[in-house]
Amino acid sequence: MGEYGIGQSVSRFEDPRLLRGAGRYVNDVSLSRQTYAYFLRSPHAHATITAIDIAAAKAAPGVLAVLTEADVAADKLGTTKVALPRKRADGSPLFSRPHPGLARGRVRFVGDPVALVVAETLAEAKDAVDLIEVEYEALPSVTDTAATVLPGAARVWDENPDNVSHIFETGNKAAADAAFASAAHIVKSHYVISRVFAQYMEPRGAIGSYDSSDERYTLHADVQYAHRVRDMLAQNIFKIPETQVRVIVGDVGGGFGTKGWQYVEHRLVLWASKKIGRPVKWCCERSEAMMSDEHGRDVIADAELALDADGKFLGLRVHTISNVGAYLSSDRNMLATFGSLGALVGVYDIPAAYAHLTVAFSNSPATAPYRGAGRPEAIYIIERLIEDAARQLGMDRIELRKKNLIPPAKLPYKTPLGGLNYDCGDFPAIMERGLAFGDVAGFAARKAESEKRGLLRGLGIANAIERAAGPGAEYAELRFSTGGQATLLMGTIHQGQGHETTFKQIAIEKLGMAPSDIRFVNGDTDMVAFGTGTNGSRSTVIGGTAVTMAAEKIIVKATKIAAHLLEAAEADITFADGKFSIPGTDRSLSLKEVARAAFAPNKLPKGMEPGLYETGTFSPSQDTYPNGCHVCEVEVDSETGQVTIERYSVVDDVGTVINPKLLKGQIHGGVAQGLGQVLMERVSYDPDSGQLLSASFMDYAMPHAAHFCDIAIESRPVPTKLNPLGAKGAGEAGTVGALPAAMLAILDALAPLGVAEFDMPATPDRVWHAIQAARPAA
Ligand code: MCN
Repeated sequence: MGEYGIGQSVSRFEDPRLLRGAGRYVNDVSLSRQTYAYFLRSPHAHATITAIDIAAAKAAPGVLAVLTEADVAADKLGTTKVALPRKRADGSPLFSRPHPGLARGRVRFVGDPVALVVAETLAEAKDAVDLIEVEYEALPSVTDTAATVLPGAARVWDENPDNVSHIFETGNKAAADAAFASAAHIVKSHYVISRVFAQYMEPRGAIGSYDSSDERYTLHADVQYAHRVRDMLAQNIFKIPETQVRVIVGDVGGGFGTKGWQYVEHRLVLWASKKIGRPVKWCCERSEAMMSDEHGRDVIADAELALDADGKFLGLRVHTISNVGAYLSSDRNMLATFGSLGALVGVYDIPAAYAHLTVAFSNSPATAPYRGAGRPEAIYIIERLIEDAARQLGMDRIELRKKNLIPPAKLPYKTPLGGLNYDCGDFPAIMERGLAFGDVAGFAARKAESEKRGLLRGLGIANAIERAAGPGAEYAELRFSTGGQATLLMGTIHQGQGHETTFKQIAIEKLGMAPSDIRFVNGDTDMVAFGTGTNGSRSTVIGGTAVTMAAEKIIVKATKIAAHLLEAAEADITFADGKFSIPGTDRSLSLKEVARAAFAPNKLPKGMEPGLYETGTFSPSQDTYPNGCHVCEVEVDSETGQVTIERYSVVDDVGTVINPKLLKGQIHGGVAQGLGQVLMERVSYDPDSGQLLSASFMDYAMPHAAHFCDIAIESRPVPTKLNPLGAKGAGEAGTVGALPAAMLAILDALAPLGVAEFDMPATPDRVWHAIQAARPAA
């Protein structure tokens, strides 16, 4: 595999540049004659706009434009659309309303954009925003998920009285009902998976530039999907050919699923640029991001598990309500809602299952995929339900899990919830190794030791599985230059995952080149022919396979050239470690030499087209299924409610590991995001006024390094046959297991005090109150 090939813990090629501060993020981009945009956003959760007076703002120093929904409508800017054919309970089509760009007559959440000011400087734009007079008539609002569907709840849309956009069902209800009818035990619970926000290091930004000479829009933005943003702008918003839009994505300081393709700011800066004839730059501020970006999760679930007398699972029924915020702009806002359903059975053999999803509106920003996009929610629900079952029925939680794991012999396994086909894996072996790696056997002694110090200790074990790298094409191109170096162009977009390193490793494995001979490019729709982008832990599997395909095509052509130059038959040429050779002789040519020759027509076989550039476009037949066993131990101080993560370990199966060091970083980061949600993070709204209570880091608690312990990670790969690399997706795996593992550890610690039900976040005051509430019962 060589020093830089697949399986090596290569240090990231991109890091020297990033660590020296030489990264190029949106805010680093400045265009000639650039102007600055600032948004006026709604201070109300729900209100009618009765009047807007922009006269004073327009006359303010430095102001170039003050734009409202009237301008959007006059210029007939389009909107995104929902395409999925979902239905409401009565069979009528789904109810959706895309965001119009700037609020139309009503504001529907705190932060809803109302007007856009463009000025010579940011300070002038901000000052002018303060001069816009808006008269609002406040309306009742609803933000709490459970409250959205209660009779009498405030209506987010007048024409949609029950706030339900649509419902979605999967599985076999009759079979599940029959399983419950025959069950010896039924365990029921209600779980709340709170609303959180990705909190990337780099808040979003967008610079729009319109070139009237070739009637082209160029957008610089930190998005996960350059080509999809381009296509959306061209097809939905401006209704022009995609060739008239260019999207450039530089370095991205975190995306986590939330830097999507439909944000209104992208279209508005381009539109404003055309109007004023100069580039328009908008960079979001932290508090603005918290109120206007898409949020994640926000699901409540009523779940029930049917078991026979021996503890074998017979059936699962789950009803969830997903809060999608005020606007449903596209299928993207729905991905996490139904994405949670398929994996509800986890790694367990449950013969009959049925899930019912209600998608509800509220006066809040849209929700959308956030690391895991529904899968952490699903595994949280099934693992908590199993734990509740073990506790209520007096069964051993480890034995109960083991008894119900899907055995390898049953793979491939189609889950009863439809659409999922676990192709490979060894769930019992992963769990067994997970228990040993987490030293579960030593837990009792550690618990006794904690107790000596007056602390409660809890153990959480969660088996995670997720669908990753689902169908959808991805693109790679290897473009050699006349000097024999190559440029690797990718349709995916890195946001911190280390794609340059990962994809170079795959190319190096195939082509045996030196890393310095490969230049990496992503994120420019004019340079890269096609791309779907980065989400759903798809880049390594799908993009990496596309690199493999392109490299194999390079070898095919280069072998022909090498044979011609070495005056040998093609069949006599072998290619290894970057060299074409004739075995048994000392005659060989490096790929670099062959690449140079490829551009010299006189050195090529007769009739061959000069040049050496090949593409690969891969579309997998189905998802991969990374899985793992997470073991977490916490200490809880019952006097203060303080929770400390004491031990955390993961044994994962992500198939072939391309880069063990980067993979560990991914699992580590994913676990940290899961722990953050369980311990402290939460977007919260005042239930009466709908005001955002967590609009800054003073109120939205982010975990620090000190909140974690070391996270031990071990890989036990079962390579998949679904792609030539044998790889499964990995970027979200850590989060999927962390949510349940951490919460189960906390509940285990609190169980002796009689706390049976508890929802995230486990902040000290909430834990303390749960302990106080349980005390009389205990
Ligand atoms: N990897 C590996 N072997 C595998 C699979 C992955 O070595 N079999 C390593 C590779 O180094 C690869 C990385 O893990 O570059 C992530 O690979 P992959 O699972 O393909 O995920 P993507 O590259 O498609 O990234 C998306 C995924 C998602 S969906 C979220 S959300 C997320 C995540 O990645 N957002 C991130 N990780 C993030 N990490 C950072 N720093 N920033 C984000 O915004």
